[in-house]
Amino acid sequence: MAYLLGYDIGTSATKAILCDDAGTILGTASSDYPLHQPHPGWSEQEPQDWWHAVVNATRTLLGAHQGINVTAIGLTGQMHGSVLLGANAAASGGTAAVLRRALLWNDQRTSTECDLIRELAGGTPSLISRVGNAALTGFTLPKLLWVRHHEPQVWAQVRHVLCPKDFIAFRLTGQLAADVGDASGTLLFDVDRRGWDTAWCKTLGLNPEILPKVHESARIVGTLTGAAAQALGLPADLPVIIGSGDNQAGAVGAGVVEPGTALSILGTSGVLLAPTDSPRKDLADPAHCGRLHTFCSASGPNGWCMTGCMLSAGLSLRLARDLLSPGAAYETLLQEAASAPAGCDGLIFLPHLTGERCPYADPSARGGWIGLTSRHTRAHLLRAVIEGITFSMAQTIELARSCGVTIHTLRATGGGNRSAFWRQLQADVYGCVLETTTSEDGGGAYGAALLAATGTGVFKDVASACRTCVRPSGTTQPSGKISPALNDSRQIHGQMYAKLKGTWSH
Ligand code: XUL
Repeated sequence: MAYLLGYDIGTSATKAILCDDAGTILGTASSDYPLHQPHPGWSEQEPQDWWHAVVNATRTLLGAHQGINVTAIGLTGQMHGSVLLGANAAASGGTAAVLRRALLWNDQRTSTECDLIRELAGGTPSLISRVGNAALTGFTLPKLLWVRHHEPQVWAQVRHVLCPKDFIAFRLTGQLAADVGDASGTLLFDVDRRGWDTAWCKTLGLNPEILPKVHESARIVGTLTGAAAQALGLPADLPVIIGSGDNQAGAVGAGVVEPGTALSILGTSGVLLAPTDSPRKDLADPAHCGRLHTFCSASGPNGWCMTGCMLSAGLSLRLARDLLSPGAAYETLLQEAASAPAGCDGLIFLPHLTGERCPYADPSARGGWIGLTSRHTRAHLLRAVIEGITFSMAQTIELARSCGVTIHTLRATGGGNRSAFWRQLQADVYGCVLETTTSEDGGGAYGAALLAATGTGVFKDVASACRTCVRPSGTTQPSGKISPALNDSRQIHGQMYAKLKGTWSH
């Protein structure tokens, strides 16, 4: 029997999962780290913190499962982050110094750099036709231009750029590598051809040699170095599979790899992901301002996915918890929210706490409760947060539908989707069936483990891995009844962004 380890380098923690080749999850462990926000809109992490978390989580997990011989490791993690490495990285066996903290997917400091990118590309439509995506602050390229402009002394030393999970691949194997999924979120990648756009790099004045070799997601990129093996307590010849971004790996973990069924992830961010069998750049039509992304998927060379990402889904609920009920379990908060009436007696919540990407691409957008009266209770405030997140996700789903994507079934994963109350609310508001799977606890790390199983030949391809391992565990049907109060809230929520837009930049 094969035993697979999957790592998910998340924004709040690294999660490690151990499963067998029948897809049974034997155990999980996680280890967290700080998020640095030195200025409003800035979001950074220390890459070496991720590595120490990988070591801690592995030792905890293997300590609880002694005697199991791990066969391979697969990787996933937060997309778009910029890890900058200096000279001699390739020869350092994975230990080369990191030049500064990584700027993360939800960092919003790069509006000016996005303007420059649009200008150099000759406008958004030609940028989209080139790299499949619009210039958005969360992506990797604007971060590189920001460092080049604001920290020239750091930029002068940069020899390699890696995304977060690729930095872990580097620490594990000493190899500089990326996968097509994470590469598509850099704005430097030709998503049709599945290769770096070196001509575009030259237009930008970037040396394409700073970019790592790119692979399909189920590829082995190396084996554990002696030092990594010793740190983790694993054998040195263990193969490491590059894996993919957390959303693409999450799709694998939920069995969403073919067009038809889409994925809703309610984690820190809220993500809609719909597999497509062509790059479908029409989905990122400028009429939609490129708010939907076109990424390569982890399912193999003929798979792409249309993705919409709202930045603060679980993050909004976490803020509400910290302000209103510090330390309370999310389950308790959701029960309390469910006790308030649908529509929250006119209370609306806008979830744009760290700016927004989808349904509105606006780094200056802000959140808030609107319509508060002295009659409202904490339960109203909590329910308004749940409804506000759901309405924003519904807008993203409508955007995808308006681009011709049929969404009748959504696989629902991430912490938020553990709540039956929230799943029912989503089924009603989205007007589609929500399915959970037996692998719900695994998320992206489980997908990374399935990619490791595929990469080491346990399965002939990713779709077969999903067919064998991922099973539906429950279905939530739309009730067909949306209360007039909920409908009113949805309408008002949909109008609020446009009404307040002009005030945020002040
Ligand atoms: C996707 C995105 C987020 C991060 C968070 O484009 O930015 O979902 O990957 O983990």
